[in-house]
Amino acid sequence: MSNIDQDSSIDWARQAYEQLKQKQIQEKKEIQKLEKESQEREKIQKLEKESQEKEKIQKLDSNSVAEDDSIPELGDFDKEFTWSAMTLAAQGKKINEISVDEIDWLSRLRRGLEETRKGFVTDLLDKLGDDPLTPETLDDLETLLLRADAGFDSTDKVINVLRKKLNEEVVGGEEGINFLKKELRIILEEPIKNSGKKVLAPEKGKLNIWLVVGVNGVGKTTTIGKLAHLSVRSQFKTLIAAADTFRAAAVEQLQIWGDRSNVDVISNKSKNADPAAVVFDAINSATSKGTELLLVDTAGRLQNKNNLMEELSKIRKIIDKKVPDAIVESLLVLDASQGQNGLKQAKGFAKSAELTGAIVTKLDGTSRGGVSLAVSLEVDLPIRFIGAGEGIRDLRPFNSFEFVEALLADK
Ligand SMILES: Nc1nc2c(ncn2[C@@H]2O[C@H](COP(=O)(O)OP(=O)(O)OP(=O)(O)O)[C@@H](O)[C@H]2O)c(=O)[nH]1
Ligand SMILES: [Mg+2]
Repeated sequence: MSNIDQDSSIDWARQAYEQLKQKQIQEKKEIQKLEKESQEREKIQKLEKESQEKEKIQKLDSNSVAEDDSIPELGDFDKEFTWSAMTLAAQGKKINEISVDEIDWLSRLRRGLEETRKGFVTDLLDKLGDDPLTPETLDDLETLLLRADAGFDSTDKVINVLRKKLNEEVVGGEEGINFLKKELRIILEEPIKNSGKKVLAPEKGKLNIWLVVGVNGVGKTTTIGKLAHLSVRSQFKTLIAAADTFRAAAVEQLQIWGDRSNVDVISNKSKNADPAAVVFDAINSATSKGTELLLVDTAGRLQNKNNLMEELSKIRKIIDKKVPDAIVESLLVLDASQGQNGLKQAKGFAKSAELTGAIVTKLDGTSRGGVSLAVSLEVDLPIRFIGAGEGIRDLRPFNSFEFVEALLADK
């Protein structure tokens, strides 16, 4: 290398160094600024909270105690109870291990999946009867799976396996249904197995952060409310961050949910507040309180789609920088009634939002619950929770056995 070359490369390197240094200083300043702002906001929030608490106590004095909507009651001994109990028994539960809570949820799930089942299984069972499967019944099954929005890939996979079996032996109606159930479970279990976590639960004694993302109206905020309730009942120290600063009423909506489970909500009510700054505050608060699960509500809609993804990655960066040891989950909420559209959303978010799982909502009152299969197979996303109703108890950890049983329950 000649001297000149060497000089110019040293110049180049110096410039690069200066630039990096500037960037580093800038980043440090930004963090310091956020930290300072955060402390100020914390002060204001503390004062606000104190006056809110006072108001609450006054209200409680004047009203009677609020009704507890979180305790399920044992209903009648009917078909629903029997089916729910049998579904638990089939998973190895003993009589003394069965709780009202589980029975209550399974009944809700079964009722919730009724619409999907009506179009899907009732037809199928009628067609199959007790007769052996024929190539024609397989064609019908194919149509039914597609109609339930299971997607082409899942449908193909199941039909091919069944066709192969049918070529080898005579398959009776009931055996066909059992075989179908098994194949559907395999599809739903695959991404769960790949994730290495059979059930998604916060790790005790650590900070777990669950980012809840998805397009507008799919049920993110409602799901956060239900998750907070589940979390508190499982004795995790829980906190909510209201990082949807785009929609005006979002904070109030979340506050109502937070109040129902006695969970604090960190928010910033000023117009156009920075969602990343809310998350920043929430992490500070979580760290000082020893929070175990921080649930982050995010916006479903911004001025445009790119903004949304940018905002999510900004939130993610703040988390990774500030608490690199936190266990972060990025959960995509999908509205089952949107069927194949949900599959498109999952593919879109999976690219840029570092998704780790999906939550399928609104399984009640839709005939398109099959989309859970498409998301499992085509996006390799484990379904972590399912929602089947607007109530606080209408969300449960996903269980492929129960899901398939409810999907294929008898009339
Ligand atoms: N039937 C039914 N309705 C649900 C379920 N989950 C949410 N919803 C309803 O769906 C509507 C939208 O729910 P939100 O939680 O506000 O949805 P979001 O994704 O936060 O919406 P944005 O904040 O606008 O993006 C509300 O009316 C909820 O009550 C469910 O499992 N079943
Ligand atoms: Mg919302």
